[in-house]
Amino acid sequence: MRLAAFLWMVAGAAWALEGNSVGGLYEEHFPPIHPNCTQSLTDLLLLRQEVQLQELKQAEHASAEILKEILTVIKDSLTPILKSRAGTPCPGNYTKVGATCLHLAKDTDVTWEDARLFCQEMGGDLAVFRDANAYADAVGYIKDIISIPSAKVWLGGNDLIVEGEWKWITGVDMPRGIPFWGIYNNAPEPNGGVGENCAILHGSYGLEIHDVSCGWHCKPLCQI
Ligand SMILES: [Ca+2]
Repeated sequence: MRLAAFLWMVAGAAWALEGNSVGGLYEEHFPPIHPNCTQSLTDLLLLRQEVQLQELKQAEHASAEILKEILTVIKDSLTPILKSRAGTPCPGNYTKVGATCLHLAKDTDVTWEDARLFCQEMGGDLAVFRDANAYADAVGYIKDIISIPSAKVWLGGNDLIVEGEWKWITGVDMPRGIPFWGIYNNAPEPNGGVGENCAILHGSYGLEIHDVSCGWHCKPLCQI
C-alpha cells in the first residue's frame, strides 16, 4: 500500500513537470525584459551615441575654426614676403627686369658722376650685373626701350680707384671677357687705359660692355 502511494506521487510529479516545463518555471521567477524596457535601453544608447557624435562634431568644427584662423594669420604674414620675392611692381619709374628693378633714363645724357647722382636721387644707383643672366635681362630691357645702336648706357662699374681693377660700385669685382665685354680694334675690352675708366653698354657693339671716358654723356641705367 505504501509502495502504491509512492508510485502515485512520482507519477503526479512527472505529470506536473510535463505540464509546466523547466522553461516555464524559469520564466515564472525571472520574467523576460518587457519589450518596452528593451526599447528604452536601446533608445538611451542611441541617444548617448548621438550626443557623443554631436560633441565630436562640435569639437571638430571648433578645431577647424582654430586651424582656419592659424592659416589666415600665416597667410597674412607670408603674403608680403612672397610678393616682394615674386615680382611685385617696382617702386616709382623702375621696371621689374629678371630678379631686379631697372630704370633706363632714355632722355638723359650725362657724365658718369652725374648719372650716378641721377640714380641716387631716384632711390637707387647705377646698375650692376650679378651674372650673365642679369646682363642678358638688362640688354633685353634696353632694346625694348631705345633703338640700338644709338644707345650708350652707363653702368655702375669703373676702374677709377686702381687702374685696370674693374669693380662694381658695390665693391665686387666686375666679370671679365665674354659675354660681358666687347672687342675694339681687335683688342678685348676694357682696353682704354687711364683715359677710359667708366663702363657703358655700347649700342654700337650690341650693348656689350666697353670702357670709355667718364666724361662722356650717356644714359643712366638705374637699379633699385
Ligand atoms: Ca682704365
